[in-house]
Amino acid sequence: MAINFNNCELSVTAGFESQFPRDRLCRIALSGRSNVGKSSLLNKLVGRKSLARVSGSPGKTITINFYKIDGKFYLVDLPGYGFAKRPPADREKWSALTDAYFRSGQPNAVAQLIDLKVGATADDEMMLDFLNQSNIPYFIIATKSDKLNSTQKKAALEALIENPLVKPGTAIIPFSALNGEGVEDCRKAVLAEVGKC
Ligand SMILES: Nc1nc2c(ncn2[C@@H]2O[C@H](COP(=O)(O)OP(=O)(O)OP(=O)(O)O)[C@@H](O)[C@H]2O)c(=O)[nH]1
Ligand SMILES: [Mg+2]
Repeated sequence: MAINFNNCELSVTAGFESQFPRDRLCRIALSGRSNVGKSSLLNKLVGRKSLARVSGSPGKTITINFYKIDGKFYLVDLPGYGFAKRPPADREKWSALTDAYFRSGQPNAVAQLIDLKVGATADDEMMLDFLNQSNIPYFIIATKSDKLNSTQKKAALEALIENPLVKPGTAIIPFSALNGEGVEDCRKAVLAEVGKC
């Protein structure tokens, strides 16, 4: 399937389930904690500098953004989790909206982003546990790989592979929005999931 990632539009910014698109196009969701680099990845995948807002401070509005790629599938920017410094109302909104997304029957696959330097946090492990329990197909994008040298990178990838919450055989792609490492592999992994829809 030939897909032009550059042909991308923000179709819907959904604050409520009623605003989710109703068509049956395949959805690949980007999941990860706030600040892990979801928007930066999205911009890199579609070759735009600032289609998705890259945040200096962790996202203030909790929405699910559906980006339609080449009219063929959606990349879904889920709201980031793990906001110790944010009000409880934010956590409730996050849970309600994310639950609605995963219960909607729409999710087809998830790209789970984990900061390669930080490693899997307790929140990441909860998310992985949820994906495993729900039998949602996922692969891992290990972000901000530019922050590590090659020895550190190898050790960090090893730690992810060995994490008991990472399903054996899960693809783990080191990625940097800064130097472009892994962008083609990420596109391929997305298309592999789209091909299974
Ligand atoms: N060094 C480095 N910094 C990055 C990379 N990707 C993102 N960042 C930085 O990390 C911060 C957060 O990036 P975002 O892309 O906004 O992260 P997000 O996951 O979309 O965050 P929320 O929308 O708040 O959940 C920004 O300051 C980015 O410039 C990367 O590959 N390398
Ligand atoms: Mg973002």
